[in-house]
Amino acid sequence: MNYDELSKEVAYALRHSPGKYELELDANGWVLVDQLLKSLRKSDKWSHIELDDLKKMIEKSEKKRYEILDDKIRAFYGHSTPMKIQKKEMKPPSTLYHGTSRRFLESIIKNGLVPKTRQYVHLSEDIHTAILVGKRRDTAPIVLKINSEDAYKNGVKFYFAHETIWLADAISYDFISY
Ligand code: HQG
Repeated sequence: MNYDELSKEVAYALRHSPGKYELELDANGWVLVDQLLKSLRKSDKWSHIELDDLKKMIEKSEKKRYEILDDKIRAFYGHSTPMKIQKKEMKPPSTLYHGTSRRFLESIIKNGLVPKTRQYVHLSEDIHTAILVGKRRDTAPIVLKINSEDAYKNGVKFYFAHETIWLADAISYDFISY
């Protein structure tokens, strides 16, 4: 089984278009694993998929994108569905990082970091992750340093996603440097 491919399809179902899979995310993004499996099995590619395959997909991935708890599964971050997934608001580490393309810099300086098509701005605790995120769109990405301590003190809300990934609402460039 191609777990990368499976992960991409699951991302589509759990982050972006649950309706297309006849799924409805609850307020925290959970769906029943059985419903996801049933829906995936409708396509020839995943017609024999089992819970174990989802578990292996999570295990084998370098990034922890999904979580299975009891009979439910959810994506930790990345959502673009119209109904905002509720995340746990938390005090962030004093510094966070965001990797992005050189071509976005001018607009970010002017408008700050905004969630674009997703529900939240995505940030990481370490520079290495930020570089990897930025490299998805630019061979020589820039890494922005977020003064999250000041942003938090000034009312910007931060949410913990998982491991090194943090989420936030829009962040003004006053709290950003690079
Ligand atoms: C940019 C992947 C212009 C922002 C990754 C980013 C991450 C602006 C892009 C996760 C802007 C949005 C999220 C502004 C922000 N003007 N551009 N004012 N404000 N941007 O994909 O953070 O592998 O929605 O810099 O690894 O790149 O799928 O967000 O470049 O963890 O698990 O607008 O998705 O995770 O792009 O990536 P995205 P992201 P997975």
